[in-house]
Amino acid sequence: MSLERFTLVVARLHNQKALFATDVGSGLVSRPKTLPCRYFYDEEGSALFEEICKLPEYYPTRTEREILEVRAGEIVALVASPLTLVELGSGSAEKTRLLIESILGRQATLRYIPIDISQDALKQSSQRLVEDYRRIEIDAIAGDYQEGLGRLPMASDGTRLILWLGSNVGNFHRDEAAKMLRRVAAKMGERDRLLVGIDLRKNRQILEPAYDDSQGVTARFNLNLLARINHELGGRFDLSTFHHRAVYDENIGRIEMYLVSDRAQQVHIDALGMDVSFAAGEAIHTEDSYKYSPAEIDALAEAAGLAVAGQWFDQRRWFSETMFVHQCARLP
Ligand code: AVI
Repeated sequence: MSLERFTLVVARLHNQKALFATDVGSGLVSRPKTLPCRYFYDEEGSALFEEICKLPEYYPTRTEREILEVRAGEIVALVASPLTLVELGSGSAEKTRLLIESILGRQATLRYIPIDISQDALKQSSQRLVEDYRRIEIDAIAGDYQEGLGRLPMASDGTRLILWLGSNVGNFHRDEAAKMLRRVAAKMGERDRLLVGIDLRKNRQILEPAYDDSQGVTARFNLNLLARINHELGGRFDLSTFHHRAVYDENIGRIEMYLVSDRAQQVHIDALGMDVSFAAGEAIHTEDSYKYSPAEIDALAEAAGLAVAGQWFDQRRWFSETMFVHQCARLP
């Protein structure tokens, strides 16, 4: 690995295992039962998510890529040069390459600051990037969004393009999404730009199969949460007695994912010293994935103190890339 062009800071604030135990305990005693979707992403869950991204039914990754393939040049042109690239939840950083190539087409070197919860994902993606781009320097931050943003300096002298791709914003409730964007905005100077990939509202015939695919990968991804409780907290979940369900609530504009108990049962969790009772058919709500209309994106910007500076869609208008600026910022 070209270590001279890669640094990694671990910005962990909390004891992750204790936090997981607390969240599982409180989620499973609440009515209805819930588990936070951020715990999907252990090593197995991250690998399953990469598989989801390649499924024929899961259109978001492919569609976002399609937009970036066509529009990367236009997007980058809206940001002053030279810029530093920051990415929240960088994952494999595959789509980011399209923007990196456009940026390197107009500036000699690039500083890239990926922020991700997974150190492994950061190391692997950074290794591939420094090998493929000799003019890139990577200062990675391992931590959640809050921890990562905490490590970013307030508005710097230069210009920053901050990326939040993949419709990760969709896994926040609408008001939480606005709060998150506000937190990002607090770090932005007048010249900085924020590019967010947002999945759009569409018909349930497209949405539900995207979250309940024919190969059962999303079901395995969802059930892996119970496997994780078994490994890390001494849970006794029998995975064969739960099934995956994904439904679209058209009024709210969100996909809801559940794990449903096929029978009445009690499940012991050693680390929590608790027995969790399930009625037959009782569900644990594990994820929401919000979809937006263009008007809802405008409302999100407004609620976060941001303004829309640019917006790009794919041909079917299934997905969007939106560029946000401070409401007070002057556009170039
Ligand atoms: C990470 N996130 C944007 C995905 C989504 O589409 O909400 C997570 C996911 N859940 C099931 N499939 C994909």
